[in-house]
Amino acid sequence: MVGRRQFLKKAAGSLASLGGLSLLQRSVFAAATGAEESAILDALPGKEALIKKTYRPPNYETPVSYFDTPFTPNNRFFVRYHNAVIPEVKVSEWRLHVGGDAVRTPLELTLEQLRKDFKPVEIAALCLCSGNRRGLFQPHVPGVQWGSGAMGNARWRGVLLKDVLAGAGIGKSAVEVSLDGADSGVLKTTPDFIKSLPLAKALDENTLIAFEMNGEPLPHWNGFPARLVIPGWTATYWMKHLTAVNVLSKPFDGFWMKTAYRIPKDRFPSGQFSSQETATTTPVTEMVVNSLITNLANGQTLSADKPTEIKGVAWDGGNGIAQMEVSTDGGISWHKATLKQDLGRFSWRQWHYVFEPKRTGEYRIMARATSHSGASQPLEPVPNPSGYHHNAVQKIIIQVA
Ligand SMILES: Nc1nc2c(c(=O)[nH]1)N[C@H]1C(S)=C(S)[C@@H](COP(=O)(O)O)O[C@H]1N2
Ligand SMILES: [Mo]
Repeated sequence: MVGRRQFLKKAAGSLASLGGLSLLQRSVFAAATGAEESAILDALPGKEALIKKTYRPPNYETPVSYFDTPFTPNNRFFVRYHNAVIPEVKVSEWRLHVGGDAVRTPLELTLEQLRKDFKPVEIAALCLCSGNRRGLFQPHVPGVQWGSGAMGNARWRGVLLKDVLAGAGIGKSAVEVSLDGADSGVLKTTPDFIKSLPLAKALDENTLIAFEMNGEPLPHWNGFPARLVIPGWTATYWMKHLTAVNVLSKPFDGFWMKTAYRIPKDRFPSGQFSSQETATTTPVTEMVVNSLITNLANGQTLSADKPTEIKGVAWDGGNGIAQMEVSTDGGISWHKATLKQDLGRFSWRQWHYVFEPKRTGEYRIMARATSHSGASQPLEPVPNPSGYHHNAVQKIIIQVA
């Protein structure tokens, strides 16, 4: 555990090498205060310095101040792994296996075949860890203590999973499609990270096997050479270093479906994954409506002499953002923010609001998104044992002097 002072020293040290971006420092500080434990800037090979949560397996979040562009640059994109053995995949050796007990003709595809034999598609989509902001839950819940940076927005290019599955042929008994990647645990007893999708989601017109991100091949840490992209659903299903897709006639019962990534049915919308539901829990699926202020941090002082632009991003599971509101008086009054360009319903939406303080002193800044379905953010996060779907309205206290 690194105390705040020690952390600030470390962060300041890394920042010196970054050219001393003070806003970055503030946002790292904000993440640290939220996530309470070590928030140290550290660069994985090929990445810029990100906020290190754990090294083995690598879990690194993006400083919030980096969320100021429509798409998150690949070298600033967060990294999340469950297991520590992550091979550097060679394209010449890589194959995608399409099989399972409910497939007609098992296939083995090279990257070249994937690229050449199927229609290319590109989609803008937010990749968001189900546990983003887990570190902000009170009381504390176990798991990686993420701040607000376990997310990133990108343009994903690849081919539709449904086209690849059509090539293999889906049997009548199919209910789910499981996904496996090249990474594995250090010990034989560690459950391999395997996820499954309901057949309908696997066949969805937006579900893709992506091999490019923002016009470049996927970075190693984000799933080279190919990963699943399930726009609108949290990133736990976005299998990296994809090696196998199996069409199954029975619900997949591995640890990462049966035990992990579940939420109480009575507290969140359910019904999207009926083959995996129990009487009380359901797998976490669609993202909930949410937003983030990206250019302010707690304790910051703004100048009374000039207007300040408050900026941020907002998103949901695919309905799209209808309205963004900002309060500067702790939620007593709300003002409409301006939504920037619509990059597609699965992308986040940038917004901004011009704040013109009329007096000096303390201000309580809040931001609230409403989706086209009418859903809006709650004032407090919905408690759940694993700390998923934290979408409470953010509160940032600043000073005007
Ligand atoms: N192979 C593999 N894919 C994976 C994971 C993993 O541990 N191994 N984690 C998933 C989870 S929970 C998240 S949040 C995203 C993170 O994607 P990123 O590391 O590209 O940011 O990857 C998903 N795909
Ligand atoms: Mo995740």
